[in-house]
Amino acid sequence: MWRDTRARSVRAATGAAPPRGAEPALAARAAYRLRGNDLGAMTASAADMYPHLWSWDAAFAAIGLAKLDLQRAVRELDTLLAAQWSTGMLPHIVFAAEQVDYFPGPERWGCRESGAPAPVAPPTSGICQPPVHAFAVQRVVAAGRHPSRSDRDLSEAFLRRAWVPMMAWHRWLAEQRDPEAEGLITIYHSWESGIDNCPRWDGPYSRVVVGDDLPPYRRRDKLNVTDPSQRPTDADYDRYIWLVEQMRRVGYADASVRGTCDFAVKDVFTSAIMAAASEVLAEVGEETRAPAVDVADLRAWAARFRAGVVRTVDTGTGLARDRDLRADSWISSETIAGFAPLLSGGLDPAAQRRMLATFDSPTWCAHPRLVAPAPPSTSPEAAVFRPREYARGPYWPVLFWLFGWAFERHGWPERATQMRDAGLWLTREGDFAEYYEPFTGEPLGGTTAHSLTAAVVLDWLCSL
Ligand code: 2M8
Repeated sequence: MWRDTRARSVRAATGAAPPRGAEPALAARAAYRLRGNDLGAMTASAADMYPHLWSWDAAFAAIGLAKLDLQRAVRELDTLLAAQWSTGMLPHIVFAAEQVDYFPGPERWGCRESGAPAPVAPPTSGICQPPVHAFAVQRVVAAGRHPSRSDRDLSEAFLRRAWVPMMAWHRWLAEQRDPEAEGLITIYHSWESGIDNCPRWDGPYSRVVVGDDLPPYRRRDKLNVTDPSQRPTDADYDRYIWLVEQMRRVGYADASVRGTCDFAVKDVFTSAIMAAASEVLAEVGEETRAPAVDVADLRAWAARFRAGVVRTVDTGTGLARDRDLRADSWISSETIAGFAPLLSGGLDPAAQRRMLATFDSPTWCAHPRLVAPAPPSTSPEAAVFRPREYARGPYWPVLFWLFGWAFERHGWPERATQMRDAGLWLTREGDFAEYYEPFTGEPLGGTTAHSLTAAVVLDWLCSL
């Protein structure tokens, strides 16, 4: 099933992850990468390209670091939580103290200047990212169960200060991003999905009309890539920055953003993460004797979002869909988001069998040209599939991690191993790219020092 087409490959294709003997070396390289991106109180997503803290990257960094250095993992989460808005939102970027060149930087977001409920310091962006943080909190709690007294103390003290902010974060998502109580999170920018230029956003973006008063800007993200077609297009970027402008002009106030932003989509993948993360946080709360009302709220949100995700499933394709609120229409796409219910559960047995059969089919993981039996960001059979373009086709190891995590939880260890082995195979030479060409395994994007990927590799390779 595995094919090895990389010229620089160091081993023959064997149909498996790197040999056991090579794993410690890969783990060491992943750890080295995370350390290399360490800015002190935060891990840059990639020192050369994303030189600040990104919200879901920080959670994954903490998941990886929890295996290495619990104190540092906790510090990562503390830094993000310290940047929480008074509304409860965890911002998608927390800017580093050093004035490193990144666009859009703090001035362009202009959160405090626009009257947003953002902290006085540090500067942040004005949107959010998927709520994977509960998974990291659970890892910190798990580490605290170990015999080391200092880890136990660290873990307990962390949870005492993190519980209230974590509840506020989930409550904000439930109340401000799903005021309709549909069990689906609304996003107002595709950056909020973490999967920025996924084809499922094409329809909503086609209706975003960039104002002729969009202040000029210069992209920085393309400076790192030799082939700019691996990044979103300039037309995409104009829309991304226009949405920032729209939100800035209303001071990032939740109700105003709801009413004015050109882009408003019920994101089924983020909703599935919300369901799973709320369930996990409820378990953490139960184990650590958090207030019963909090645990009850978390259970209720888990149930609401799980059901919301299941309701999006198209009986025709058997896959989940997003919903474009501005066009009042479903977004059917042949993207990885169609499998969102596999993260959150709740499908009836027949629907689940059908979804897994699609996942395993030649349209997806068993496509004959794929180098590994794992899901690319978009089906290779889709008309919009582009194997080298960011989220329009490449493999994203972080997405393998999410499915592997869910498969393990559902009691499907072989499937979890399949995701892990695919991720380890792609990264076996110690390149931690953001995404990979799915027919060759070539690392793509502007960096091979990406914290997201290094963190999930570390997690795969080190058991607590
Ligand atoms: C990418 O997103 C940023 C915008 O937030 C970008 O493309 O410039 C995505 O991979 C996102 O998932 C990730 O969190 C971020 C930082 O690694 O980079």
